[in-house]
Amino acid sequence: MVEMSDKMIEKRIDELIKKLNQANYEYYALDNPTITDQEYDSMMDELIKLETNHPDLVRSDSPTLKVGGQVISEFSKVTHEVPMMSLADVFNIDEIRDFDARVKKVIKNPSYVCELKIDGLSVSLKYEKGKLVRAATRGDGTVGEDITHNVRTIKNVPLSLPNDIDIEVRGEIYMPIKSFNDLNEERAKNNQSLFANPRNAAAGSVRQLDSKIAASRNLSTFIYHLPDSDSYGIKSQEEALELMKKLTFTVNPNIRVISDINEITDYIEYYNNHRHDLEYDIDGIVIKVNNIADQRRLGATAKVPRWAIAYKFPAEQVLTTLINIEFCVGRTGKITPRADLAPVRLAGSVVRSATLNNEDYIISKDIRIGDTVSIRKAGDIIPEVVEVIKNRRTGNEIPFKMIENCPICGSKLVRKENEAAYFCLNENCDARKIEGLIHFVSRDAMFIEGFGDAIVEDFYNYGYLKRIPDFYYLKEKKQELQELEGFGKKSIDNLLSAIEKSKENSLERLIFGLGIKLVGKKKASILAKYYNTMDNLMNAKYEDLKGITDIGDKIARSIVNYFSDNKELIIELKDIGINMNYLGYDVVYNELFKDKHFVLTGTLENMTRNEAKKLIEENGGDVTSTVSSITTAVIVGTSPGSKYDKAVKLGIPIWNEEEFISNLGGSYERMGRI
Ligand code: 3BD
Repeated sequence: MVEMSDKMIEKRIDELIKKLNQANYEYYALDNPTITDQEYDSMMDELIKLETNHPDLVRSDSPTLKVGGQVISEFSKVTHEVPMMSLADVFNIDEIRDFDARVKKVIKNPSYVCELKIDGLSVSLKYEKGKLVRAATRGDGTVGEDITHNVRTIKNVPLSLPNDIDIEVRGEIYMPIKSFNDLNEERAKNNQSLFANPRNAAAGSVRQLDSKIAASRNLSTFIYHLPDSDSYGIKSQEEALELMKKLTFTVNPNIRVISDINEITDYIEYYNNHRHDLEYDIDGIVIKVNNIADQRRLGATAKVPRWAIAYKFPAEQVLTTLINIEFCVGRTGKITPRADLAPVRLAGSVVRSATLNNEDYIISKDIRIGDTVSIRKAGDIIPEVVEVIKNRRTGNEIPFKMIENCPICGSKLVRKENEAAYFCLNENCDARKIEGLIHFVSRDAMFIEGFGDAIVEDFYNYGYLKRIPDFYYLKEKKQELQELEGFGKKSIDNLLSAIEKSKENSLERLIFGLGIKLVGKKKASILAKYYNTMDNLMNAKYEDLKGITDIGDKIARSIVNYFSDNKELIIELKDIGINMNYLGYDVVYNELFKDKHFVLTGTLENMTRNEAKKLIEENGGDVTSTVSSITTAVIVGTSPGSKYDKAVKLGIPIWNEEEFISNLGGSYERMGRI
């Protein structure tokens, strides 16, 4: 083969970058691809190879940066040259008319640009000689944070512009609703906490130190502001949007220019009714005086421009029928009433149920079965009933009556003094037992990966799981489990190895997992640290327990009671081989590890696998068994297994032992003490 000269390589790299960036633009910004995926992939492969062989030729606008990989150790501060302003919020048309009147005192015939208010987080993008050099969050408007490494991975953010200009533009980073739903689905599967809405998910994604995570999150942008329009001869917001479009930024297509404020009602009404047809969340609209000279004449107050205003949509509410009131039984026996609703679309998803909190809540709102109710989504994912539409009543509604017996086991419910909730006190209630088993495997307890709520419930109903120790006997039923519908060899193998792995957990996880009344995650930690071993805790006297900071009378009593009733269980768990010792370290949060997920493969020279796991946990991370898109890094020793190949395939960062130790920043050296 003929060797390419450096010049030729540089030229080829330049060619590939241009073609790939153009293809990205056509695909992500214009939604109009002109080359096939195969053509794209083959050019990308070629570029990756050239860059791997010539690291000095990797350019800042290379599309290979879009897949992420850059990890930073902290966010640096960025001072915005032109501060990023806020917007005054209004909530009704009258206030918009007031705004128009104020504008008209200064400007004769203003024209306005109406834009959708994207529900994301604002970003400033700075380009020098046409290359993206810095992306920053808004922060407090004056000082934000440098998030360049993550923003580079956003598909429709151009890394290089068609002209070699210096320019700053501003816009919104958001997560499309579909990406948000997929992400939460994946997180639910992995037993991870869910994001409440796409905005939080987008914000969480750009706040990652590791750009691989941001790259995997499918973020997008709309650009809407050019701070220094004069320098580019731009006379209006309309022209600014045009220019930014030409520069290959993605500008939201749904803008409207109006010359009469009365036209605003149409626009608002249209998008209030059609907001859920969009692929992204909006929380209102923004109205801006179009002409830049007019904007300047109007000026700004200390915080907000006088030439723009945000109209916020009211929190969406819909009417539906309350078909039935059901009762859920929690692990502690607590009964929570829940409304079964006729399915309706609300804020972008189909809602079938709403929380009713407790008996008092239902009675105070006089909620009846058959009622038409208005529901809305509170900050949370779970909707709530706002009010009953009483004039829709037909007379056939059934007044609410609190149940007296547990819906699952039938035992008499008890409402304790000063408590709103009723409890099922039957320790053998199936619902309570299932919830208790779900709790045992949950993330903050034994963290047995792969055990979703539904699997625990199924296994319980099939009779494989009745009590906590049964998790550890499942391996004896391996063959049978593999034949269950919807499982198969691989998923059962993974499940069983996650169960085995959990035996090595530190004591606080087990204490929390047991579900001792009033002993939450924090108290479990305090107890594990104080007593060091399960035996010590189990034999602790009431007076001794009560002497511990943060352990009060009720908790101490609950602990003593629990262990006097459950001695055999603890002995059984010990015989199974579950670790009963506190592993003796405090979590010292290290940003490279905190809330991150690692996979170990191969043999490490300087430590055992358990020590590596301990170190990762000590630094705030966790160790999981399978490589997936949420894996932060795979730590590789000698003779690594297939996890290594999978990491390469998924583009997950790979740390060798040396990098791992260096990232541990001192805790490896301190290992002797643990
Ligand atoms: C959007 C300011 C001005 C340039 C100030 C007029 C307040 C968030 O789609 N225009 C938009 C959107 C937001 C905007 C401006 N145009 N400011 C705009 C905006 N189409 N979301 N925002 N922001 C952006 C904010 N963010 C956090 C805390 C306080 N304020």
